[in-house]
Amino acid sequence: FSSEHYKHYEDTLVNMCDERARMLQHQFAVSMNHVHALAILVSTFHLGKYLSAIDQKTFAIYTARTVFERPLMTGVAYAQRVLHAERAAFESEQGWVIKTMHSKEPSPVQDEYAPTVLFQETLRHLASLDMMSGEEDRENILRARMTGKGVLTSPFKLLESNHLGVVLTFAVYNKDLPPDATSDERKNAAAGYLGGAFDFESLVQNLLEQLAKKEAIIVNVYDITNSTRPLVMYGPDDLSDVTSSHVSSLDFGDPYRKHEMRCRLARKP
Ligand code: WA2
Repeated sequence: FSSEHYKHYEDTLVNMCDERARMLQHQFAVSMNHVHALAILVSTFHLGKYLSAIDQKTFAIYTARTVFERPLMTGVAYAQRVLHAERAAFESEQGWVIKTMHSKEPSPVQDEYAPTVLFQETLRHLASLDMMSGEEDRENILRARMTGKGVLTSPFKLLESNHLGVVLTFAVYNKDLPPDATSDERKNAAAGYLGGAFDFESLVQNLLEQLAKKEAIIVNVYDITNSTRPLVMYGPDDLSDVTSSHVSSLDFGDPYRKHEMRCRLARKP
């Protein structure tokens, strides 16, 4: 092939990949901002008022009416922080017991729990489950309340859907914290956790497929936090044939995690 032909092939790949990466990153940022705003909504109208203005019905209606704000997410939910000393009173007030994520059986004794108390209808299966009983969710909760920032998990199979995705978590505090609050102050002030899941296997897939020329390009998204062990978040699970691929950078807004997009053309020039 002529070098001109090859140059054209390279340019096409670079443009297509960069466009997809920009689009995905933008929709991710939009969704993340809205979950942040929801965390503030819960803090203001659920915790900030002596009589909460948000019950399950209000939360379900509001989150359903604002789904367009979170195009890549399967749903959002709020898990309340419950210390073991508060458990019995909490359970009798709710009329149900705290259960674990995988067995759905009553939770064994823990120092503290994070049962889901408010949920978008699409995440009804999380109701009353202790979100600290899942390894990925638990790590997210601890890091979210320590940093006060939105945090992401590594890719894993989401509950119920079994789709590959990542969970986003924001801590909700029971008082205003200064930006320089210590991680101990943050831990003590944590009242709950607002979060949800990005479904890469179906929602991100839809987004990327909507773009034209879908047959021509193969897209992968990786979690490259551990650079020696990239984790596939999206796309075919083979790292072979990376010779002709283009890498576009991706920033999903959690500095603790690193991501990238890799694209190659299905049909070689
Ligand atoms: N949301 C949706 N699907 C999941 C999931 C999750 N976590 N975990 C496993 N599958 C309520 O951090 C608080 C959402 C977790 C928030």
